[in-house]
Amino acid sequence: MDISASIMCGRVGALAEEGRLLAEAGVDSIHVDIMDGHFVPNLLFGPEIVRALNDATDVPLHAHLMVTSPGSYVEPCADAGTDVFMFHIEAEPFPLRLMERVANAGMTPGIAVNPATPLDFLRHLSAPYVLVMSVEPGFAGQKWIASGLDRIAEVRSLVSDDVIIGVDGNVSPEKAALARDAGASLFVCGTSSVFRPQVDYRTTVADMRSTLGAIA
Ligand code: S6P
Ligand code: MG
Repeated sequence: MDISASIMCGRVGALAEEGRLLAEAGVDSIHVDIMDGHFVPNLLFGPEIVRALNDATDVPLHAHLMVTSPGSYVEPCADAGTDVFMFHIEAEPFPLRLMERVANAGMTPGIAVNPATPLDFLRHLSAPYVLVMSVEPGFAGQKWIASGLDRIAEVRSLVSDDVIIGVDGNVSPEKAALARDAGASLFVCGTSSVFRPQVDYRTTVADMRSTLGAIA
């Protein structure tokens, strides 16, 4: 089980400190949303934020590239200390080549997929991570799309057992448990779980872990 805290939901003015607190609270990874204002209508973060988190913590760092040209970010993200580089299938006409570049740069490739994108492409490539979006990407605090669990189950039926399926968007502890039953094992945690007003991360991360029945 990978409890992956979405750092965009933390205090943007104190990201390194937020990274340290999340690490102390026992998250398994930190999810860094990178948005270019073109692929999604929001502009946020970049490889230098990954570098700041890498300097501040030892937690694995996942970059979620919501950009029209993910290939431009491979070397900057690798250099900044990214562990898993997740790009959108909708943004990349040559995903096989890009996955190879990502791996050659020392990162693990992942493919993110929007809620309305057919999943058939998974018959034609094998990525170590598949990130199923359960909201349209771009913003935190959105509502879970109805087909989310079916889509996770469909991905599970299309990929081999060793592929890690993640889910991103409105992942509450209850939704995470259902997503786990459908085949997911990586949970991107934002305002619906780990980042709750006035509750410390140790409590929210422990809640998530106990709802998932996972041992720290
Ligand atoms: C936005 C981004 C996500 C959000 C996350 C927020 O599309 O890719 O990673 O940060 O979904 O979580 P929540 O619980 O506020 O939806
Ligand atoms: Mg994300």
